[in-house]
Amino acid sequence: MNKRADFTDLQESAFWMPFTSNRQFKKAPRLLARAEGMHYWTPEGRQILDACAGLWCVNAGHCRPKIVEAIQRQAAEMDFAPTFQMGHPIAFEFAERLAEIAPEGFKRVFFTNSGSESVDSALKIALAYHRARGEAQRFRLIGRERGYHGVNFGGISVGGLSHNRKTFGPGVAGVDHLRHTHDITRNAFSHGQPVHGAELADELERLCALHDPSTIAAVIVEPVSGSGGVLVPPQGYLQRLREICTKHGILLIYDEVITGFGRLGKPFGSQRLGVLPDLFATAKGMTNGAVPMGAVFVRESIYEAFMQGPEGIELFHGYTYSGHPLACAAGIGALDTYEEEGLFERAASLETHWEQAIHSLKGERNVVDIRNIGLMGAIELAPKPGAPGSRGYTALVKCFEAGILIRYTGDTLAFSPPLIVEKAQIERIFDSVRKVLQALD
Ligand code: PXG
Repeated sequence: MNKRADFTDLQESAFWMPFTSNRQFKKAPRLLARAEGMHYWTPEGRQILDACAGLWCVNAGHCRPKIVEAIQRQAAEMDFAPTFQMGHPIAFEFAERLAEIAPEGFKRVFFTNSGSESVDSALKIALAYHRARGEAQRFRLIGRERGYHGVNFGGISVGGLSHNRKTFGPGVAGVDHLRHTHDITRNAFSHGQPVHGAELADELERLCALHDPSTIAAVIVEPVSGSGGVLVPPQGYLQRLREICTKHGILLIYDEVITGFGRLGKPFGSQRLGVLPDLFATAKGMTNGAVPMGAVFVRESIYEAFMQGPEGIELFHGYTYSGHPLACAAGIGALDTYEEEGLFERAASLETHWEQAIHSLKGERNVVDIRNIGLMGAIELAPKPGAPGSRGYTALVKCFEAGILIRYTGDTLAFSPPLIVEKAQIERIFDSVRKVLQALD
């Protein structure tokens, strides 16, 4: 371990931690110092079973040799090269590899460095696409309540988290929201896609009538919303959303930052759920979390719309690190690992076991809902009167003490293990969570 810093007292640490209660954390730190496969180790050497793939990103497990070696090789060979008016082979190679696993017709890939950047890039591509086709009056963007699309201004504008709206103001102009689909009065303890709620997609018709559909550029949703608490789309909901978008010439954008790269048992969530968008945002599992990277995949017709007219820069957008060589190397290593080990298929084959294991917690104290799809799941707890979120946070702390890393949002516990998880480890995750819930006040 690094001897330059003293990790026993972090109270005055320079690190302003993201999405963290800095004061709580620095009083009682939870440090991770090493990782391999399904596990982390704390600096003291305590083993922690990773039940959330880091932050929904380490889909092949930690420190996988192909990925490690690819990054090491690339760092020594070429550290950085620009992709503005220049190119390097590995970026073209990785884009090709990604297109191979994308749904039919999605053969063009725009590189970013994170999920937030992928979302903002997708929104900008949608606006620029309509302009390129002579429909510049389509400026509105429609998101959904409880949606999470990262932290940049586009993403928080279409996102549906009231915290963001309260703290950071109105955001991008011309945004409206669909209602969320979470309804435990009708759908509690659904296995997979809930039965009720397809009609909530008709909300889009209401927004079309209100704003006039010719002003709407795009609708963005997570196929399964992750940070919002694993909200699985009701049966028929995405189909209906797709139909309405198509009818009115509105682009449908999926945010597949969590659902991409095998989480739902297929390369992408759209392939599992059987409803295709027009473009989709990805990140996280794209490099197995090893180097930050994201991408927007677009339909050929969208790319083609930009390739008309006089030659010149077609899309006035990009990042210094778009297609970064280290990230591409990590990504190729990740795709090789996913493919060689059949990890997407493995996720699909474990789904029933996963579903039974998580639903076995029905009836435990304070549990008001359990939901699952692919290798994702959530356990929703009733909030403690007067202290919403405290049960979620306490469960995270207690699970960590019990050697399990989970995520929580409000009073919902979220689970998304690496796709290499063994059945015995699934049992261990939920046995530990059960004990934590039994002791939770
Ligand atoms: N879209 C979705 C659907 C996400 O889940 C982002 C965009 C943003 O990605 P970046 O790479 O910019 O963070 C995300 C990120 C959690 C949690 O615990 C989820 C995310 C990030 C941090 C925590 O639910 N998702």
